Amino acid sequence: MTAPTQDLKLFQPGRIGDIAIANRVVMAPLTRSRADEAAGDVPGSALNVEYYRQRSGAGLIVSEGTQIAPLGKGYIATPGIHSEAQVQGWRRITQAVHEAGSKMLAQIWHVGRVSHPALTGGLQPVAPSAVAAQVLVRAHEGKLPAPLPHALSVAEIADVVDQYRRAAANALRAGFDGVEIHGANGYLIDQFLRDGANHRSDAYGGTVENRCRFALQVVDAVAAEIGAGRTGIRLSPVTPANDLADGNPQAVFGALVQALDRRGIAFIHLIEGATGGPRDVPGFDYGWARRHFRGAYIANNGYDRETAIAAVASGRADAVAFGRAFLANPDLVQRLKTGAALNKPDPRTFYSPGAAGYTDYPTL
Ligand code: 8OZ
Repeated sequence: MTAPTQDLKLFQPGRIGDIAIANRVVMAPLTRSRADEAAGDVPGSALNVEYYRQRSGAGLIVSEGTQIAPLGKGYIATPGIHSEAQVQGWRRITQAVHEAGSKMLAQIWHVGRVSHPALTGGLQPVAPSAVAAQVLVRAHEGKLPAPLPHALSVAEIADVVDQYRRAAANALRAGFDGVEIHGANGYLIDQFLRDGANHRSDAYGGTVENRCRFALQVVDAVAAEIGAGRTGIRLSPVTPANDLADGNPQAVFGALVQALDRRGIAFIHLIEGATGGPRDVPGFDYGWARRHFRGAYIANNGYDRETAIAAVASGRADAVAFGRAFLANPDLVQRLKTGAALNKPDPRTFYSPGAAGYTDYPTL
């Protein structure tokens, strides 16, 4: 027998670092490919504003992945946060979310090798090592194999770290409450962390400590810019997404979680299992991560009403992030409170332009 709704911790206010939240239901980052590409990957259309405003019942919204530079882009019409027009566009969104009583983080993103010159203005994608991802990248020209990336030099790595720092500064100027660093799903930071893509023999590769170096330099640069209390990171220790794997996820992500704990950042956001797929993938102990990190633990992947309520009530997580459920249910928190049925997400409209499958899902 669960407690009356008003007593359930999932629906009670809390804090994530410096950020006060009205409840512990988080809207997970969701790529929707509806930025204005012709204008330079600019978000903030009336439709984009409406989409996020509709979902402001979440205690915290994490933006869709937002590239820190043109080379950080790997999908059609994803927004950026490196130009002034992008910052002004995001301002319209964060303002609407704040007026509706929620908080919002920018998810800052660099795709690394999961891209193609057709999406980067002709630039060759970059990665820790010159090892191609065996994935197809969707460009306007069609589905294209991810090419061999350029292995970043040490000087170029420093430039990318600085792009993350500038993106974080831009995020605060755009009115975000903080930043989630995208360290998951086989993109650039994850490519440094896991040995499937990192074959370096310098200070950024080989040992666990070396493979964590880039992630921690990004975290340190972002935290120095906007404060550790507004900085968090999303990780996916065992996901096979984007053709990435590691020989010993517990070793590398365990060391990383301990290093993040020492830095006092606001949160870690863990994709438990395969992104959008099975949770029971071996290789990492999420309870261990929760116990070894003193900031907030945001749990994600395949939660429903009962498992989310239980995770927060038991203290196994401070908050639970919902992706596809939020996509299809703008009033998800209300539905979780009442136990109402959920709309089903329609994959045909995940990345299509316009309102269909974006702002037209029904509310209760
Ligand atoms: C689905 C489609 C495009 C991008 C991720 C940013 O996997 C993504 C993404 C997911 O984190």
